[in-house]
Amino acid sequence: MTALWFIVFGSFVLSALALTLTVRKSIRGARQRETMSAAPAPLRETQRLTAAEDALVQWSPEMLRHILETELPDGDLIVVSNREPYVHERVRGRIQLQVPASGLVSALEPITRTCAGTWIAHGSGSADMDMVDANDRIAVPPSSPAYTLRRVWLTEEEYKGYYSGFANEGLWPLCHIAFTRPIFRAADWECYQAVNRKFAEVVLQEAKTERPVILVQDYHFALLPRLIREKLPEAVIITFWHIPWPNAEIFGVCPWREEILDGLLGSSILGFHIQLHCNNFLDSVDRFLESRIDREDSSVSYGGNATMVHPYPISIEWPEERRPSARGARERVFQKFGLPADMKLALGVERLDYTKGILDRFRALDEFFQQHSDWIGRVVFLQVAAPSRSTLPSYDRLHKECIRLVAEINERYGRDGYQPVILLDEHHDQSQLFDLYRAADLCVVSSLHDGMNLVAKEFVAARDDERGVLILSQFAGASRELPEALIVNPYDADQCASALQLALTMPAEDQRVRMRLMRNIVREFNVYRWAGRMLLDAASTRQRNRFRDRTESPIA
Ligand code: GDG
Repeated sequence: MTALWFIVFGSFVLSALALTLTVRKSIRGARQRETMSAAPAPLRETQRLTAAEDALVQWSPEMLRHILETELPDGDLIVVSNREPYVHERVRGRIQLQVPASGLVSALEPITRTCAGTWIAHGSGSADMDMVDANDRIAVPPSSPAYTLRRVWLTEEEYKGYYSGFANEGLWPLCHIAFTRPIFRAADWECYQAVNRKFAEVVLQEAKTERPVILVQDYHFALLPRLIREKLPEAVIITFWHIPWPNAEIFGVCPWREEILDGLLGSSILGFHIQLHCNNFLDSVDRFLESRIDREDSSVSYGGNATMVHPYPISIEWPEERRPSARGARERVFQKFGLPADMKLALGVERLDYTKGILDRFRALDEFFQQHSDWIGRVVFLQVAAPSRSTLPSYDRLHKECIRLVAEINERYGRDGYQPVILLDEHHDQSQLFDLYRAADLCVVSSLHDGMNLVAKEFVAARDDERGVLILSQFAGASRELPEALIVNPYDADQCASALQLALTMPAEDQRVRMRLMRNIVREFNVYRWAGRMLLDAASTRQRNRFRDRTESPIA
């Protein structure tokens, strides 16, 4: 037994040493190669990369492909989300292609494209069925196919219970502190379970190997990791929760809290945007499940399965260089909305959602005009509010309240030829949004609570002229990475009004310094890093499990 122990332990130490050397060598290699070519260096980690090492890695599509090929060689990539990246809608007898307004889609599309994976999602478009093949698949993007979209069909009843009901009336308000009460109905929960089972079956159909790498997205699929794990024990399951996780006391009000935790703990990796949400999750597990929690490692052992719970701040794909100039965008936008050249333009872009603090920013604008009446007639607030979840009463109420408040402000401060707030409550395409970002003098992100918020990062990335000011809520995850924004409490209208004043009068040099710092962060910590770090952690978990299997089985 002792000899056996020595052999096992010795081989473990040697392998661990070899891996560590490989990491150092690859990092050194990366450093040398960085100056010579853009080719990615081999990369492997036994521990999480240190900040300094991380800074040496250039996170690109090539790097991501490379990680998949070398670190998870037999893992075909499968993404599962509720929202599909491309929707086919029948509009006036013609089929139109739409990219939905969703942070999740914005982040995952470039990853799936890069890895030529399969994306499984609910086929929600009125013409979706007409566009798929016999296996419900379609190659996308339609203009230059790079990966497979597998559409899943849901009945109206399933959709209502699982998506509108349990996910959006239950989990969404539960996880966001926005003072909207969650609604939990047993019938919705039944649908949620059934739809999670349906998606699990589709994952099994689409998996080409016993060990696929499956990226499960968001609060629509809390039960899916466990369901997949039961059928594919070797799969690498990376679950990312795009919204905040509440503290244990709040989470405890969910009648099916144990089932949700159990489901998520089928994952190999469970990711949140920030450490606070990881801590809240671990506290919830601690309170409601019998498990072993390793706080140092931020992992949970439960039912024979280990799950790492780590923060992975999501980001965006850095836009291509040499787009048309910011000045051109400003001219186009000003012309479209009939604004005089010396007008200041404030911008908001979001889905029409009560967590985004849209009403609060209008109240702040009202306060601002009251305090600084000299700005009346000299600034316009343009708000894009893409329709979202409009069948739900809370969203319908918000829409109506938005329209009412905008009318009130326009009535109070508007005059001939001057409308202080322009509300665009319709879907825009990405190039239109990009123009708006570049045309604006300032962008307001006043979320009451937000996992990350990609609009803040998109605005910064769009500003290659190093101009423009970002006003950012302290309750958005993005505020952790972008402290050079004007950080505000959206509940404090007076403070937000001061931020508007500061932004509108900020000297160009101050704008440049702040914008440059923020742009450096977003460029470096891009969406490829977000995915790459999760894949690397998944690879090292898989390796550790192999060692664990080898060391545990002979002794047991
Ligand atoms: C969740 C979390 C987290 C907006 N209007 C249109 C449109 N958009 C795009 C924006 C942006 C995305 O939608 C919104 O992203 P956010 O991050 O702000 O918000 P959520 O949708 O709530 O996303 C959030 C995110 O997941 C990622 O993890 O950051 O905290 O709540 O990309 O540009 N896009 C199009 N038309 C529009 O009219 N095409």
